[in-house]
Amino acid sequence: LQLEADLRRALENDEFELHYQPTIRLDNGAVVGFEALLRWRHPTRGLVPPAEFVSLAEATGMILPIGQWVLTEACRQAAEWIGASPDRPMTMAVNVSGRQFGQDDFADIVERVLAESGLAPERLCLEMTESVVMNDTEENLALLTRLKAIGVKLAIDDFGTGYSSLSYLRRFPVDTLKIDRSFVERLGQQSDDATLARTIVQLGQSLGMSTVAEGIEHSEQFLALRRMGCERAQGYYFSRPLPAIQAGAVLTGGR
Ligand code: G
Ligand code: G
Ligand code: MN
Ligand code: NA
Repeated sequence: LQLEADLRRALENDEFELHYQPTIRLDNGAVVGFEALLRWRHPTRGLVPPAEFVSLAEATGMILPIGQWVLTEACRQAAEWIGASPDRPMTMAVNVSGRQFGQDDFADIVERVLAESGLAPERLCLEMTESVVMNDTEENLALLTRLKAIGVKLAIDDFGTGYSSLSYLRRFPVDTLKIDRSFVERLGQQSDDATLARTIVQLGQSLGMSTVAEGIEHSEQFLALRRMGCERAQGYYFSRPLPAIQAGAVLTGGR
């Protein structure tokens, strides 16, 4: 497999692009941010989703330069949108892989990218999975603390699928829990098991963390999560991930 060389060439040839999925406030439906999602515009294979190359990029280490490109481009785009409407709430969420987070200079990279883009730190949210965040080492806690000192927001992605211990969760300076899609799927329609989604919303509330529900596809799920007090959501019910031009139009189009 030539994938490492392919990924390197893709980066050099500017074949990666970001799509942006809106994040909605559940109480009033306003778009309050986006999650940047990586795509590979391959010259012959068309638009390749991350599932087909992110784990290989991790294995080869190519996720480091690719991840840095993602961070740079997402911050540049967010700063551009905020420049056009500075008073609008707008947070840009970026997925960070374990390997990126494990880089010695990760916090320096974040600081430099923010400075170069002019994006205010609190407009950036770094999303990491539980296994990455909840690693109970002093280095890990020091890195999270440094990122908080820079001023960025931290979110735990796919929350509820890993093995977070509640006592760790309390120690870590996390702002947001993203409720995994599997718990949202169980709300309304055929099945109706709200227990886990409700538990995560309440956990967030008692720890002073906000909650974002992922993968909302039906109005029943939207209504159930709003009733539970979940603050924000993403999902096909509101919008699929959009190319930058369309995402910018969503932002300026009101709502
Ligand atoms: O966009 P899509 O639903 O196909 O994304 C599938 C998976 O790829 C998700 O788990 C998402 O977190 C991951 N992913 C998308 N963009 C990025 C990225 O820029 N960096 C990393 N590390 N993962 C990403
Ligand atoms: O792991 P992460 O949460 O970063 O993955 C986000 C992925 O979820 C993206 O690839 C995005 O395309 C996908 N996604 C977003 N909304 C929905 C949805 O409503 N339903 C489904 N099935 N997938 C979704
Ligand atoms: Mn994510
Ligand atoms: Na997720």
